Amino acid sequence: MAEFHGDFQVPQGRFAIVAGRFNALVSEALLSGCRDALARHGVAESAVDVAWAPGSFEIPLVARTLATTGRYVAVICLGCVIRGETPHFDMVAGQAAAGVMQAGLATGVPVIFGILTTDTVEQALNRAGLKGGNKGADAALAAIEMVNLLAAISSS
Ligand code: INI
Repeated sequence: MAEFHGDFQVPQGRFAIVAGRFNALVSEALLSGCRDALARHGVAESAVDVAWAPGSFEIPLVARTLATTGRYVAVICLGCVIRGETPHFDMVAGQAAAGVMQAGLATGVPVIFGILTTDTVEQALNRAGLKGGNKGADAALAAIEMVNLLAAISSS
């Protein structure tokens, strides 16, 4: 019987981050947490590229384009959709989530969902490092874990 785990050793290869400019204050905080977590796990700053999409709705296409280049071991998506600010919250949030999932399935590259969906700006900021946690950092860890998990499965 095999049991596979992804550990948090720094993997070989480059990481891409896609950030949404909409609600940029939150995205910047997520990006900062993400970069910090990657660096503290041993990923060189020079091994991380960042692309800015207009909003969360556009993130999946950018993520898929980055993943398709073959240059990255993982693509991390960061953004923020706030219910109070848009009547089409459900569409933007739902399509962003579905598109991020699809980018990973279509390319075989781990594409990580670090897009916050909240009711208020305050909730978003709290999850972007204003209080305890930073979902950008969580996304960085999920990326490292997924790269190592897929490598463990492939090499078995
Ligand atoms: N994009 C977001 O990332 N967050 C939001 O809260 C948001 N709101 O509120 O509308 C948002 N809209 C822009 C959308 O992602 C696209 O950029 C736009 O519709 C153009 O396609």
